[in-house]
Amino acid sequence: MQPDWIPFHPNPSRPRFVVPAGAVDAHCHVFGPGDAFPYAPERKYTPCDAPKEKLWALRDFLGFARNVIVQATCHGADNRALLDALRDGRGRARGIATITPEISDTELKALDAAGVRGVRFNLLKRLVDRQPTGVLRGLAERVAPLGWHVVVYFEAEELPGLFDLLVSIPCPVVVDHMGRPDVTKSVAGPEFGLLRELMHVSERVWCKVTCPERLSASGPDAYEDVVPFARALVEGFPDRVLWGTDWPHPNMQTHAPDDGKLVDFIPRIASTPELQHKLLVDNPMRLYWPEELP
Ligand code: 0GY
Repeated sequence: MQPDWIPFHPNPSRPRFVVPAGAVDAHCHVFGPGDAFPYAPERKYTPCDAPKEKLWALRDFLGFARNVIVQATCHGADNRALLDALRDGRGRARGIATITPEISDTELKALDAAGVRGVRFNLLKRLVDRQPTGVLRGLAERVAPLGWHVVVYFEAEELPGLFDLLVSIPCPVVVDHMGRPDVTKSVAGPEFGLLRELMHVSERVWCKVTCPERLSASGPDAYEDVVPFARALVEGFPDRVLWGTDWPHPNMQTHAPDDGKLVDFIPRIASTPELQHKLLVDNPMRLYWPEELP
């Protein structure tokens, strides 16, 4: 790992909040291990290894039943570590892959059979060399017939330029980390207002109310300044929000978040058992395990 890397918390606290049975951690990653699944040559960072066994141990410790593993940029479009984890997850993990336009329909079907249910558009300049809009639209059109969705990661200031693309994508679109709002601005201001408008305009757009540890200026463990933003989405769009740990928390600059405290953040943003059940069970099950729904 690179010298300034902050590894994931070695000993998270046991959460006081008991998640509902069947809860899904809908945003997490596996890294390597690098000697089995080498990091991509074009990567912008070199993390600590964060293998599947550690993810399963965290899942069980925090009380979750399932994971959605999102391909991280340090593995580029080489989805082998993800696929290895999905195999080992035996139906309790689904995946979001990174693909390029060269992928064949046969390869797409193989990803689907392995448990991949979406493609990730990571648009952060510090993480990737960005694909042109036409390429992104083409990829979305390729995966939509499989019943997949698009997971998109962008900075809030990029949303005006992405708005039309996101509305026009012919499948569900899941926005990572609330579209990375600047939480020192007003929750009622135009920046966050645009994300809410996007979700009003298109019923296909979902949002992950994740990463207080990344967005907060007030800091751990309360992450107080993030609460109104997450609550606005959970209460405004209760059927289109997801929650995840973001373990192993790549590129943290200040601290390794305590995953137990992140779980204790949930009742502060989803204040009733009904909202919590939608956020942690009903919504991710509809998107990732619809075949198991009654
Ligand atoms: C996250 C956030 C980050 C990294 C990645 O794929 C990635 O490398 O998503 C980040 O650095 O903000 O969701 O894990």
